[in-house]
Amino acid sequence: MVQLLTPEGTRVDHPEFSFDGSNDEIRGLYRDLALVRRIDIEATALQRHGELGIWTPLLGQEAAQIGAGHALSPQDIVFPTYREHGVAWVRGIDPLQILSLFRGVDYGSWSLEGTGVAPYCVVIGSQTLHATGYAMGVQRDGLVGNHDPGRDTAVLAHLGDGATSQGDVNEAFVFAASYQAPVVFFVQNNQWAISEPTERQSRVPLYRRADGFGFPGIRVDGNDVFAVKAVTEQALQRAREGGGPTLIEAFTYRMGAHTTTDDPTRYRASGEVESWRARDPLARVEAYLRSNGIADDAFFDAIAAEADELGERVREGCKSMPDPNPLDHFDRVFVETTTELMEQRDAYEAFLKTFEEVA
Ligand SMILES: Cc1ncc(C[n+]2csc(CCOP(=O)(O)OP(=O)(O)O)c2C)c(N)n1
Repeated sequence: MVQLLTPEGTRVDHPEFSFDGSNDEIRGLYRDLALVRRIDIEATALQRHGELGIWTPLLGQEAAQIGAGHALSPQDIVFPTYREHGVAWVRGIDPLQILSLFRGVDYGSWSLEGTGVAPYCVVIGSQTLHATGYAMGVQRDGLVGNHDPGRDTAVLAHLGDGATSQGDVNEAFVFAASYQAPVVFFVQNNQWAISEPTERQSRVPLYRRADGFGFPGIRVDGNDVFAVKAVTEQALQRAREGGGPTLIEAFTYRMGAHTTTDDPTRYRASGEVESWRARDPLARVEAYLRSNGIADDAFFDAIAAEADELGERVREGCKSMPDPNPLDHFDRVFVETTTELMEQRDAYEAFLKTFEEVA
């Protein structure tokens, strides 16, 4: 497993990978880690207050996402799951645009054009097919292997450990390998697919599955933002140069619930959660910054104040959004609706009315 920064905040060498970021860049990475953690905490609380229908926490996975986000070149394209709030943040998507989705008042308010981020995808693994298809298009547009750093393009496909068991994902792997498509499959192995542990899904470490498809696989410490950035940068560069796909397994842990509808205490032991708490992705960067005199209390206080401000903006912004109308969803299925769908709509409307009577 590639690691460049230990949980204690000490840098370690690796024969193949290095992180050469300036002190400014490292402070910037810490800022992003801290701010996305804050967005996540606020969104989880907003769901508990009834302001969001559901939320998918990223707690514990900040380094995997901020590291991957910072490895991208501006022209690269991202295909996220439903948990990539950190990558979206790096790409400049306003957190309120994400929250509006989870409130049910929006169907994806950012455009791929301008952000380079495709819509969130809840259908497990399906985005790996979209990403592979997009990468094949990029290839056909001649945007690969020109040795032009401002133009050559790679595609980053996010997925979870559970998604690797999905047929769609295996088909995406076959096509990506056959066509040497410029796509990097970035698996956040957060150890759990809801209540299903990774070891029940795979007899081999996930990164080794790439062998069978004929492209390289690599495992990186997903809680080490330096290592994630270095490994992802190299894989994306390889893709842009025409070297084909790579599978990255970012070994991390989902510290929170799968979604706010889940209770993880029913299927995992508290000792496991505690052992991962000691590998917190933010704590190690903070320890590194402090012990090397790169950041002091004033820096961390300023980040905390910025997080407070952002938290307030997220809370107020979310509360001022309109209430969702669940019946709207029926209007967005077909351009010309069907009798069957209208019957379902009417039945649902009647069902919703039963709550009004109870109230
Ligand atoms: C095709 C499909 N099957 C089942 C589901 C229900 N489902 C939602 S999340 C999930 C588990 C996904 O686990 P993993 O890929 O490890 O990602 P994580 O949520 O842990 O990030 C499942 C089975 C779904 N959304 N789509």
